[in-house]
Amino acid sequence: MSEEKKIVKKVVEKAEKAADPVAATIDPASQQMIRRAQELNVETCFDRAVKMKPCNIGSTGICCKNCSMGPCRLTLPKDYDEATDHTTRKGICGASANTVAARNFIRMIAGGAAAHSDHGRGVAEVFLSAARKETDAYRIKDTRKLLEIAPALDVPIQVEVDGKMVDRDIDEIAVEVGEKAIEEWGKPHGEVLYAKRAPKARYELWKKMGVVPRNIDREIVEIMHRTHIGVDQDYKNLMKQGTRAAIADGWGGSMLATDLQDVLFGTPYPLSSEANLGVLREDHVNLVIHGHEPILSEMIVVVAQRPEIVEYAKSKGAKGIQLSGICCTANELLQRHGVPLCGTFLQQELAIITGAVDAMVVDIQCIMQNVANVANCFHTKLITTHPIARMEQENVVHIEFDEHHALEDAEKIVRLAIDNYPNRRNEVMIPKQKSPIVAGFGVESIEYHLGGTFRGSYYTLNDNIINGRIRGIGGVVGCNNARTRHNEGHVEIVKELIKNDVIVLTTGCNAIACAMAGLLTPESAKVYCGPGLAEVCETVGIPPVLHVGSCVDNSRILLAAAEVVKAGGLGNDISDVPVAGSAPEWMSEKAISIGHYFVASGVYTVFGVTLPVTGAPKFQRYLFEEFEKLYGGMWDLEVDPIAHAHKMIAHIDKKRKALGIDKARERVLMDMADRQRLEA
Ligand code: SF4
Ligand code: MSK
Repeated sequence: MSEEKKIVKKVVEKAEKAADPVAATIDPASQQMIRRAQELNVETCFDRAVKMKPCNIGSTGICCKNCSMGPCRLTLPKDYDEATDHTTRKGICGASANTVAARNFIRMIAGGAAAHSDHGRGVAEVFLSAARKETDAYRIKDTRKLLEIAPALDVPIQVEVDGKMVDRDIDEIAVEVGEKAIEEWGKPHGEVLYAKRAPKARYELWKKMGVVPRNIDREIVEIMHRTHIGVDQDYKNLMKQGTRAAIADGWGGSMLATDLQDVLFGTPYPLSSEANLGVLREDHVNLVIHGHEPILSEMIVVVAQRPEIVEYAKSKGAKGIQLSGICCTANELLQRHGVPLCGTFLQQELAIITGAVDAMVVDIQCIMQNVANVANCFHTKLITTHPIARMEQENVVHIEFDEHHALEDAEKIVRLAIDNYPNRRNEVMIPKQKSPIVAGFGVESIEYHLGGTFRGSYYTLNDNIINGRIRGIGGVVGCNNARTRHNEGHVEIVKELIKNDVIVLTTGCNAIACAMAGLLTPESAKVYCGPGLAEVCETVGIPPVLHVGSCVDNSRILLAAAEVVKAGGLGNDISDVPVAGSAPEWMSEKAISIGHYFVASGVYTVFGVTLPVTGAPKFQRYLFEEFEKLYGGMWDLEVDPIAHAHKMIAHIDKKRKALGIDKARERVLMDMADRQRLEA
């Protein structure tokens, strides 16, 4: 080949292997940064997704590597026949495609439940040291919430003295709550106490099905045992354990993480902030916090506000310190302090490409190893902080965080960022895009806004669902995935839902995507909602999409659903309520665990992109159809965003019909039409 041809070939190959920014993301700020990265020859996940195609066997759930006789690839025959289910399709040990797919699926549940629950355990340990006053940095902040959760952990809040009930000492309650909470991970007897926070009918169904978790760790360990070669080889029995572990996550580890964080750092209430890469400030020290645990980042917020630290930043030539966040640490700090959102999971490399990030501090989960390589091309200091989450690259600084010297560790990190401000070596290019948002909703604030003080419950929300102004509730959550256009599924699905009067509760990266798209403001109701939902949002002054927190805070959606049941008029169980779940761009094992605890709680749940079950159609049918008969909730997969939203709406309508409230909705629509005619 001539030299010239070789050069042409190289250029073509390079172009083919680089992402097209517009095809990669709907967000103009991200498109600008992908372009800049390519100009600077810095590779990002968007380029890697173009270069490396997914394996068709693994992605459909039918590759087993649980022993060294494999990996066994149980390819789906082109002439797949439902009647025979091709039982000759086997691994070396004879494992069927259903067994392999079910084992893989529940191992994902185990991975996700372990991640959430280990996060929860970390919070519980800090909580207990705070309750025992072993640390100055943390204090019990929200005593009202402490008193609310104590009874659910069998901790009495009153004692009998001389025949009268008197309030117990709050410090004593806090210590006992901490001790009881920690026991939930490994107690030898009984069951996870929070399971009883589900509606009575749901708890009884779980009891009947034998899926009430015993303790959090045990259910995860048992998955690893059962999926070892030669143990559980019945996909239905495997899913039973997957269900028990998912409940241990949603109604156990995740719910405890949320509650204890609220008690330690304060229960979120609505506040305003901004979202997208445009929150970075050229003339400030930019410290980006990324990961999931708020334990360290809460301390960073405290330290960064100290006058002497701000003065120190000024002494280095900066006008101040700008904190912002990526992924769920961002959501945690947003909902309690209004710290702005810098971006979603897929924007972590792009934030550094602005050249403006002086330090990125990471804790656990969803941190791409490549952020270290990108940081190496800029002046950015990448700081790992958690003993279980380190990186091999030499440019990574590790400052191990310990709750016993939390403020000192946080100060070290903030000073490192400040010291690095004068070292910026690339031209700073911060996209201008940022959107105003209102975030910080939760079970309590929804009750306040949509319940009213008179009833003190979800009465008004239920009333609006019954009269049809609100058609139903959508829980739309989850990640970004480089295999699909960044944020497109998230935003299109949510817009379609609110257009059809479905109020949306959101967490995780979906919440950040909605924030960037301007859907988290009360004003967006007028622009995007159907008439019924718009009227409710305008009356009470809330956005049609309620940001309820981080990934572990999906437990808030479960509790909100339980409150809806409690308020009455919409059935006896979550499976009766017009509600549907969705993860349009999921990618993590945590998303599978979340999806499955939604399903096990009675919620129809649709995922986008792909699901690792499609290579085993019989197992898939079990999850997509038969599960509804068992638990009232089931899985579904829909890649097209509009069809995805309409599947959710169809389910919501099915539930409305079963409750006999479908007619009420028609009446409201006629009222609206009449009103429009009158106005015309
Ligand atoms: Fe193959 Fe069975 Fe080993 Fe899996 S457990 S890799 S199916 S032999
Ligand atoms: S951060 S788990 S990418 S939502 Fe919670 Fe986003 Fe998914 Fe991580």
